[in-house]
Amino acid sequence: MRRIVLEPGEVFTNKHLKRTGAFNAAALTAATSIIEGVRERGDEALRAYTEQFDGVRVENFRVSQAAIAEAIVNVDDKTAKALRQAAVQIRDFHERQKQQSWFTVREDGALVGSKVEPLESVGIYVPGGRALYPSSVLMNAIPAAVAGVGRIVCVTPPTADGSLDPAILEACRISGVTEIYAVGGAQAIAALAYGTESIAPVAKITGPGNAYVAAAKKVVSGDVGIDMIAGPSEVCVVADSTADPALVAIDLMAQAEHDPLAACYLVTFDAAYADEVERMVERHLKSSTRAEITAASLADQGLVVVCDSMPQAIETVNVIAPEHLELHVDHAFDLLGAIRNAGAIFLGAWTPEAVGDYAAGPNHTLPTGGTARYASPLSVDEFVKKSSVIQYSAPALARDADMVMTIALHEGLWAHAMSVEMRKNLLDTGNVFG
Ligand code: HSO
Ligand code: ZN
Repeated sequence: MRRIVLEPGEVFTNKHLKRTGAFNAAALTAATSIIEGVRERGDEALRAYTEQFDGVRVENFRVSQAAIAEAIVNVDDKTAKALRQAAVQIRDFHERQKQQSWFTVREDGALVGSKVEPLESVGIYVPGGRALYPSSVLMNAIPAAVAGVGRIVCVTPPTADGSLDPAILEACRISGVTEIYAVGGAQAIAALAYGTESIAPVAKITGPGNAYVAAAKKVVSGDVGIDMIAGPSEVCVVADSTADPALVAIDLMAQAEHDPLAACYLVTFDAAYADEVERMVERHLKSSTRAEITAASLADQGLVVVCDSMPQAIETVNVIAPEHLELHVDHAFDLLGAIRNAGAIFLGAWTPEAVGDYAAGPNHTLPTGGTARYASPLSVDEFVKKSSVIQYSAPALARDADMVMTIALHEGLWAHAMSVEMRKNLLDTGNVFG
């Protein structure tokens, strides 16, 4: 891991980070042309792109109930049970996020409020390959189901024989997905956004994906809603001398093993302690089943920041704005108030990120790449929208008439002003023309 030793009082800056950002011109160009193809030629284009990119000819993208039932018997009981148990805790957490519609009535009788309504349909992208995660199905589909979304569509690339991963299908079943299609890549995003003969369009698309999927989401955004654009996964571990270096090392590795581009940051207070963590990484690597990815990530993206004080460490965290933050320190909860930027905060020695990835309940779809400066975890809010509601009484109209007419006339909008004045006339004289 690269290492920086901060001087007392020195402020950590973004230039120490290797983040490349979400803009990828080549992927945007490729995704745009694929999207145009799907818009023009529908299912026929989907078949051609699937053949080209996934190496398989799929005639019928919709995965039938029979195929799902047949596949999920292959999920071992223990895995199926763990997924169901995780789903319960994820559902409980997200139930608490549900917002109520609200209305308030002013003294003059005007009613104003906000009506919460679930989206009618959403599409959830589930990646294949290295990032084939049933847990991500739960994390996207459960908040949608809790929000009350009626149509929850899952798209995921087919394997070489055209089939789908049984655990993914089981996770879809557990979390309330209503349609599944064996199609991936930018072409799947295009189908969800604009529809084809076999896939009806959705109102919003969520879920992680590779650079082409991310680019496709950007391109279709505006025609449909999208969630955040996820970059490589990140963890920042703040470790004081009370933290067991073996645990700190394995927690860094738990992020590094996702992807050679995953970024792990260790913020600590002593170079000798950092050395010990790195020795532990070497030792754990010998047993890792993903040693190659893990080692590549730590070597290329890993960074140790040795700080002089806890306030300096906390400010370093706030500059990094990590997706995941682990506070392996004494009295971790006491630091919470000072943390301004982090996607999810894991407190104390007993809270490895993995419990948040799978089971604790909060969503594991989190802002990456420093976007925790302004963004929040995926939540039920992403799957609802609000309508404002206004109902005036005659006294309320009389009270606000002058204010509205004054501003309308200032803006040169005659009919705006008259729409109020005519009602005012009606009140004053019984005649709209006064
Ligand atoms: N840490 C990942 C989520 C995940 N971990 C899925 C395991 N499976 C991204 O935040
Ligand atoms: Zn993870």
